[in-house]
Amino acid sequence: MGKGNGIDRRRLLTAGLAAGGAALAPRAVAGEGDPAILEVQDWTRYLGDGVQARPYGVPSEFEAHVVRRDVEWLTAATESSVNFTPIHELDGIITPNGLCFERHHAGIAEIDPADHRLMINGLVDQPLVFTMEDLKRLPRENRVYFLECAANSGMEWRGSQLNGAQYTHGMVHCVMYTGVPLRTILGEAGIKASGKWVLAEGADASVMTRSIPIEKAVDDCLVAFMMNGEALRPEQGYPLRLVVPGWEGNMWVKWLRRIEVGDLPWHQREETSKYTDLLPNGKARRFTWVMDVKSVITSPSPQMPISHGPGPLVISGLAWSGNGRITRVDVSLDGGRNWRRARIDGPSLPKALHRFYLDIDWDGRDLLLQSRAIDEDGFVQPSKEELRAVRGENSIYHNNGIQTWHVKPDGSSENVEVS
Ligand SMILES: Nc1nc2c(c(=O)[nH]1)N[C@H]1C(S)=C(S)[C@@H](COP(=O)(O)O)O[C@H]1N2
Ligand SMILES: [Mo]
Repeated sequence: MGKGNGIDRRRLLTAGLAAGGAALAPRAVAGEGDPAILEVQDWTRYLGDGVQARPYGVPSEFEAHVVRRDVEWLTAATESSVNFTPIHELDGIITPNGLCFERHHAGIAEIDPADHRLMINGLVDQPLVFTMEDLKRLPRENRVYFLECAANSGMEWRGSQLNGAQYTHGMVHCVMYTGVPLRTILGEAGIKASGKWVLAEGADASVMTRSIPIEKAVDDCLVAFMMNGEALRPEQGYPLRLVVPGWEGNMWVKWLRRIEVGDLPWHQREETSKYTDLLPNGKARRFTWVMDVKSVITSPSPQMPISHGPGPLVISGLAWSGNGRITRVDVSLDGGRNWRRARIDGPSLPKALHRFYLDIDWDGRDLLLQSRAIDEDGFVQPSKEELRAVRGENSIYHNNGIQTWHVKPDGSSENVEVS
């Protein structure tokens, strides 16, 4: 090909290597004994399905293993339970709608949007009730945010337990929401001067309720009806959910039916008996809203063994922070002794997942893989030891400690802790 289109291929290759790029992946010599090359494949011989064979598209049958999964022994019933996003199989920063983890306290409410209402009441000038149609006539916004359950990594507090990034870190998803700013809706009703808090209430059988300070409510909260360009999925709160960027998942009330304005927090079930953190001194932290800076290597990981042996290896992971953007991610191959700066690729949006990579030439030896994220407020993801020194061993929620995968010479990995 040479200089066909003004590009000197050899010079490009040398430049790549000189810049410290990983060596090129070994490839088989073209065609040598490979039936995938030498034989005419079935899909070349016959016509395929026509258009409309799948009016709503689904992934290839060869991707059937990329699904949400639960851990049966975690909960007594599936209606009050959780399943996990297969983060180890995904790339980029957007979670496909059908793979967003689910957390329900009383199952999925199946709601006809024609029968759904959003009530605004309490300390307002004019109590209001909106239909879905009313809401869709208000100016709307599109925003990409992560949602993390406060209990994500909660099973890992006292030591490594679950073998896979899906289970240790999969209570997170990141989608683009379309919705009306809560500020706009509250503005329609008029907040009284004494209004300092809002209570968000769900229409499901758990009637999920959480108190939110008014500053947050009028800052960046959205009343969303779309995710990734289509209507919310029933699992995610169809037809309406509250989006509370950067704050713990349980505040993102699904099947949202009411916002009450009040002068004090309500001290509801989900902010007293649950979603509090027992500290070493016997006191419990409450209203721990922000999801702290966190990251995890998604591949390689226990569910994503290295199948190709030594040589070029793409290490890939996710980082996020409820404070804003991720400014830096470091990766360690030796359990935190040495750190290398990873490459963040794709959009860097506040309170959204960030995708990072470290492209290495693997020598085939054991690795103790770790990632450590830093956010734009300067917060650094702590080690599990540092976290326990402050928070003790009795917490469940808000575990943002550094995760370690022990990668073995055979390419398999295991969830471990180093100290
Ligand atoms: N109405 C209602 N809203 C809810 C819940 C619920 O059970 N009912 N679960 C909460 C919790 S604990 C979390 S982590 C998120 C999970 O959102 P997802 O199912 O879209 O992942 O929804 C929150 N909103
Ligand atoms: Mo949650």
